[in-house]
Amino acid sequence: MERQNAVLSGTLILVALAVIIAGCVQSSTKILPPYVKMVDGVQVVTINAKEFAFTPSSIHLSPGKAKFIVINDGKVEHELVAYEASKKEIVDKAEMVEDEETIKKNILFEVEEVKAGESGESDVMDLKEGSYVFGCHIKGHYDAGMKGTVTIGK
Ligand SMILES: [Cu+2]
Repeated sequence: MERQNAVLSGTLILVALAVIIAGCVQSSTKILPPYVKMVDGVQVVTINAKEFAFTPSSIHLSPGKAKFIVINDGKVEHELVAYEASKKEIVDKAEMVEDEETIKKNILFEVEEVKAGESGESDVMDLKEGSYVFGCHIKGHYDAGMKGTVTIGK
């Protein structure tokens, strides 16, 4: 009888462990979309760029540390600039006159001038909840479709 109890409680512990492990695996895969990898607590987002689109173009992240990598699969240079939707006009004007100070003050982040076949990355930043847009600001590219959205929420 005692031995049976020992076997039974051993089995119960194993079942409990299996449930806990399954729960962990499931919750970590549920939170992360395919374009995000967690590296040392940083959400590393990989975006592919080509003429004339970003993939993915709709990005959802959790608040916290993040970094963006842009891979240029195209034949010409591309870049990625992200900012609040309401700031597009300010950023556009500043870019026309190459007013770097205004650009830096009004953008969320940028990955500058990535040559064809190469990749570039942003700094690691601490993102708060919010909605942003991004685009390639090389002449004509934004209007041709190189744009997208970044939503940071829980
Ligand atoms: Cu471009």
